[in-house]
Amino acid sequence: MPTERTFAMIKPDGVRRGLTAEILRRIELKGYRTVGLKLYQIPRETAESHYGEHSAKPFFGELVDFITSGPVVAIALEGENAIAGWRSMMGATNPANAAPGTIRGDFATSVGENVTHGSDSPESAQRELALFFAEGELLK
Ligand code: DAT
Ligand code: MG
Repeated sequence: MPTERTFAMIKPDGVRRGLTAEILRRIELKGYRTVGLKLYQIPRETAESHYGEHSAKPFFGELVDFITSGPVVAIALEGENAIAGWRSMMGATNPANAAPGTIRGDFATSVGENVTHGSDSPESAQRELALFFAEGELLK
């Protein structure tokens, strides 16, 4: 399996609800290396670019409002199969379908506020890491 880097994020609801330590704990226990980490208030333009694939969806405005509603924790993860692996730790987008034991399954009840983000492909991982981190902010 390939060693990959992926972009993970604790969304504003996760930070507000005090879930940061629990989520970082799960990442550490899983064994992914954290190669970038910061508390970050996302500028609106960055949020619109990050969620660009959803710009035509009816929930786009709400999504951007929500993701900019408070600080997030931006995380760069590295490990074998980290892209799919982190998405599997998060669980399904809609918490109603997320299995117990996953982050969304354990902590979220609403599709709009589902606690974490994870890149869905190598291309989006590369794009999102570059959007959220300057080169010098990531460990070599
Ligand atoms: P994911 O975050 O699992 O990659 P996605 O890329 O399809 O899911 O959607 C991005 C975010 O947009 C998702 O985490 C929550 C929000 N969202 C998706 N579908 C939605 C819907 N039907 N109503 C409201 N928000 C939605
Ligand atoms: Mg997505």
